[in-house]
Amino acid sequence: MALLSDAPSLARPELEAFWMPFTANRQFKAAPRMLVKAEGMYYTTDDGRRILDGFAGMWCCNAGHCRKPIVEAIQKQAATMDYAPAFQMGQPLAFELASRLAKMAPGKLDHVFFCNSGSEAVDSALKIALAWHRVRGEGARTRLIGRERGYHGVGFGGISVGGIPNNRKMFGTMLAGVDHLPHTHDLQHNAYSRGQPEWGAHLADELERLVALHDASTIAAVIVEPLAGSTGVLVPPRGYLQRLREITKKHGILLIFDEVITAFGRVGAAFASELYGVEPDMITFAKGVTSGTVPMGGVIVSSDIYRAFMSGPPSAIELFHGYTYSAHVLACAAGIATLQLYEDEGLFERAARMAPRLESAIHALRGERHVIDIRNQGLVAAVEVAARPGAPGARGYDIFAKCFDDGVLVRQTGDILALAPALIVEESEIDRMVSSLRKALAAVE
Ligand code: PXG
Repeated sequence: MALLSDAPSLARPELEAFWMPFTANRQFKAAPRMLVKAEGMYYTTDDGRRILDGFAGMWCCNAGHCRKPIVEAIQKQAATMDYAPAFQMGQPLAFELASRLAKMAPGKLDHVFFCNSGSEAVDSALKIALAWHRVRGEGARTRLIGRERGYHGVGFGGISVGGIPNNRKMFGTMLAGVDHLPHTHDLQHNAYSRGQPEWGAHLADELERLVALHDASTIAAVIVEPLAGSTGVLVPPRGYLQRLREITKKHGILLIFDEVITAFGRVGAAFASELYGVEPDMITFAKGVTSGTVPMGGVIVSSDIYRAFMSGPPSAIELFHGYTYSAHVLACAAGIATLQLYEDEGLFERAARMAPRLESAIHALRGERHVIDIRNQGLVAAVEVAARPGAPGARGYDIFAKCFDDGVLVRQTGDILALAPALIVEESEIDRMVSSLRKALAAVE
């Protein structure tokens, strides 16, 4: 308790105990932004202001907030069976949700491993990749290849293959045997691209260089976000993902698409793999699977991968991996109701229909003060502003704060402002988000 009384200058000492994630704790606690209610496209703050949610919570509430069918499914399940053990026991909703996801996923991706977050999904996928090579007798394939500016959550696996310096530098040596592809962000060639940039497919050929360096026989998997979300909406150059697929296939390396952000309609299709026409060996998902209501994540794997594990005696546990809350029954209930709602309301198609509106609205910010790039795909868009000399991220934060004061929640990463509204967004709401950004751009130094 000493620490609590050590902070007498706080306006709200009751906020002290919670160590907030990825947050400037002292700055926040001095001027808190507190949300207490959500409905559809809007949050309500503790002082009664309505905030238009331009970011679907945190890339997750794709069906909009507090949607009745999802809320009711969770309530009903909580009152029927709160929890069921996940190891050596089953509950029907887990099998139903897995079947639905397998049906929704592209091509041969037809088995689902459940966990509780994107970070766990990534760790699970990396472990499955290593174990898969081993059960096939290629146990020397232990290297993992990620990409600069990649975000794969905050587990040791995820930060190892991820490429965000601040998420890595404090945490020691991480996993051994990891290498990185270069990122594809290049304003000189690609500024103001609408959808996929024309330039940059050749950056995938860097994988050939890494293969030549390490030898294919040592490499287990390549993991990338098909569209990098967290590091500022980096849309894959035309042909880039196809190239990665060709090279990985040629060398027997697994390709993992981290679709934690891009799945469930965000890019105007069920998965980015579908939009870009490239089938990986595994897809990681989380967030939108329950529209953000109950934590859930997972890995969808190809039948080839699943089958390779199903080889020993039937009584043997095939994969020594899992979580207390794998396929938590409340998450499964929420997931089934969410996928049903996406289908009933045609929300993925709706996202594809609204995408051109977001594209034209956001690109109309070209020429505004500070703006150096604008990019978009589906219902994702980003505006990049020039950093203040010596203070990267400061201008971005001021814009984010101005928009919030104006009643619009946008996401700020460094000097990049992102929009990723729920798939139920109306045209007028897109316009309101963009006009709030326009005002903020004009107002900040
Ligand atoms: N992979 C990807 C591609 C992600 O975007 C994770 C894994 C980790 O998920 P969990 O559920 O462990 O957080 C993510 C998460 C942002 C932002 O503002 C992005 C994420 C999380 C929070 C904020 O860009 N992505």
